[in-house]
Amino acid sequence: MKITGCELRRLRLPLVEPFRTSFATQHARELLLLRILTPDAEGWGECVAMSDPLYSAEYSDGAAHVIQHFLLPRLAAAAEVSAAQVAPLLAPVKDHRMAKAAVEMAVLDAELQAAHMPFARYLGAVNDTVPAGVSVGIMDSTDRLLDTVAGYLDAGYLRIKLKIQPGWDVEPVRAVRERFGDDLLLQVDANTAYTLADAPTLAQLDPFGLLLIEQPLAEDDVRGHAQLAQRIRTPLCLDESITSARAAAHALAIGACSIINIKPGRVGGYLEARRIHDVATAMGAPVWCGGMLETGIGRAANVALAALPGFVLPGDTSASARYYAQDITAPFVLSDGHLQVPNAPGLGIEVQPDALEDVTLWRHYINLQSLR
Ligand code: SMG
Ligand code: MG
Repeated sequence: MKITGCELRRLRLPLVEPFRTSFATQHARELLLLRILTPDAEGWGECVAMSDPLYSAEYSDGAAHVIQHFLLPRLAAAAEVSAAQVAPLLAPVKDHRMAKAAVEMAVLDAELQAAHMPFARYLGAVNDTVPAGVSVGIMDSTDRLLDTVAGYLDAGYLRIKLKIQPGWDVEPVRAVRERFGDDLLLQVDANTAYTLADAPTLAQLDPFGLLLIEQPLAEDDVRGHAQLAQRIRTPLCLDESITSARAAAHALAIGACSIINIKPGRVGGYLEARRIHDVATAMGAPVWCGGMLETGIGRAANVALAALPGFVLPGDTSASARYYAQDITAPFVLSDGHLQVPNAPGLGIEVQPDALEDVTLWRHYINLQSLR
């Protein structure tokens, strides 16, 4: 495929309610979208970086800069580009995996539309629907937390993930377990808020039968997670630390985790995400699909990925209404606790122009010829 142009667009979508984690409180989702133009088809890419570098080092405006000045020129220099060639072409640029993932995603969408191939089929998906979990933020009170969880369970969510941090961990977990019973699929996510010295506190979560504890320690403390795993019974799952298939193989091999949260943006794209799925599955480790408060574009791709056979745990792939009153595509809705996997060519979604304009902060068109 020959890429002729690329439109970058910064969006701001208000959230239906604030989302508090151990690192920030978000009231709106700010993100970068990319639209790639080719003679045969257009492709959408969503960059999952946040407005501020608090979840990881990347942030939206930085991603826009690196895409325009370092990634697109490398694609422009190649006469023809296939989706599988994007990562190798961009490999000389260090890191910036979320930016690279967005570019690869847009090329994938365009290429698969031109080939009339749905993304799920391309990836090797085996399911038509995927079970939906929901990630529940830190709240001001346990009562509010219980009301919020009750609302999500009424809506049909099949698994609850509680965001935790020191001081908001054992008691909220106890309260949710007592109120909703032992059958509730329940897990927690610390977003790196603890140290190995907190092992005794984290061990206090053992009696509550959690599916997993996600990323309790620092991103670069893989060995620390392996040590922690020896001191607690709850399975460890890594998110931030898993930046590639190699990192996944290493973490599993040394016992730093037994489950992996796969987020394509964090690992440089959907093709690397699929390799992580393959490595983990070969090593007998369950995986599940994480979330970065995606619009319908990123959600469509995540849901396709989550339909691969190794995704045996419900993901943070919630319905659009959990985040946005108005999405930029037709909303993903829960049906019996599941989301439908798109089956139209490419990502299988249509962006709604008016909804998109309503949430656009700025846009910038780049002619790839001008970069040659
Ligand atoms: O998309 O439902 C979602 C968010 C899921 O908790 C979620 N994501 O560490 O897994 C994670 C967080 C990262 C984003 S928090 C603002
Ligand atoms: Mg996480």
